[in-house]
Amino acid sequence: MNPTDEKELEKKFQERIDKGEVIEPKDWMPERYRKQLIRMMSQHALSEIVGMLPEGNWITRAPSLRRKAILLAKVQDEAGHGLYIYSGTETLGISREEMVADFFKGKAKYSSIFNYPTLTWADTGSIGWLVDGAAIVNQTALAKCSYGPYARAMIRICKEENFHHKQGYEILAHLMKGTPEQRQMAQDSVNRFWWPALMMFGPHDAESPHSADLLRWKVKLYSNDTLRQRFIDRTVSQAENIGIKLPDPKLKWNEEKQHYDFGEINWEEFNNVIKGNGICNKDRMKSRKQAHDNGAWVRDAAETYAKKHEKNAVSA
Ligand code: FAQ
Repeated sequence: MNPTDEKELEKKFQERIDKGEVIEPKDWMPERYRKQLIRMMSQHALSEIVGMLPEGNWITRAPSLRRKAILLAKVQDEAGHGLYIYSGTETLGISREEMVADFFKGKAKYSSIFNYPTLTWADTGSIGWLVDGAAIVNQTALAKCSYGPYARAMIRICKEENFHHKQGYEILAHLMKGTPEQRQMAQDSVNRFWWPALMMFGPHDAESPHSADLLRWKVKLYSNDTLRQRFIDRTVSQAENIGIKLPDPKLKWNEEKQHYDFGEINWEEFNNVIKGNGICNKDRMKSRKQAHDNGAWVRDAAETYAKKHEKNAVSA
């Protein structure tokens, strides 16, 4: 394409974005917009899939049939989220097979939070309350993002995440009414998950290489730091209500700013985890690979069925 035409198309594209129009798969879009969306959406889809592992670890050990049924439903929901987002990403011209292959080649990222282990039952509570809680803050904004298939997937996902958030909070609230050992288990779990949950929002705005483009294109509606602050502001009173102490001595209401001040995140730990050196990175890869290989016969059967069905349809 002639560079002048391309500039003109980019200008018109930005005008559509500025007017709040939704971009659909067949619309013209700059190559960088398409690539950024593939990067972000495929990371998001993969996070949902890998995110099944920490809680999946507790399905067989849930303390009652009721808890087991709820956890099973939650983990299945996460699989569904992964599939919607993978389908949404496919509208940008990449196949799910390619995205999955990128993960096994070590090229695809997923959220840092899923590289932390779930050591006790209370961790399923912390994941629901803090991890789903953080995901909701981020995803409620994404439900209004400029790319139609992504925004629409987020609407249903957010509804389900709200249930996840409540079930996690209820697990911790219940433990906090229990024995001193149960209260200690809940507190210890929040001590371990609080800071990694804050890392889910990504680096500080000034350190975030992708934010400028994503904000200009309204893929992101708010910056990493704005969403992190929003999450903290809404979570402090929830912790107080059930007697949990958030593990940050600097956490304090700032009357002037009308926000909570908080301590600095350990960015060295964050960078280490996203480079693949977190506690569970290798284990997560191994478990996903095993599940993928074990599912090969299902993919083969589905493909054979689809081909047969297609052949019959042609000859009918
Ligand atoms: N972990 O320039 P930025 C869930 C990377 S879903 C790992 O700020 P961006 C549901 C980033 O990719 C959770 N990597 O990047 C659930 C980039 O690396 P790259 C997932 C991170 O895209 C609950 C580099 O750092 N949600 O939890 C992280 O503008 C319970 C520079 O960063 C989403 O994916 C991180 N935390 O902003 C499931 C939401 N942060 O690609 C099961 C959609 C940053 O250049 C159980 N994604 N990086 O190699 C987003 O909103 C954004 O992509 C951010 C990062 C905010 C995550």
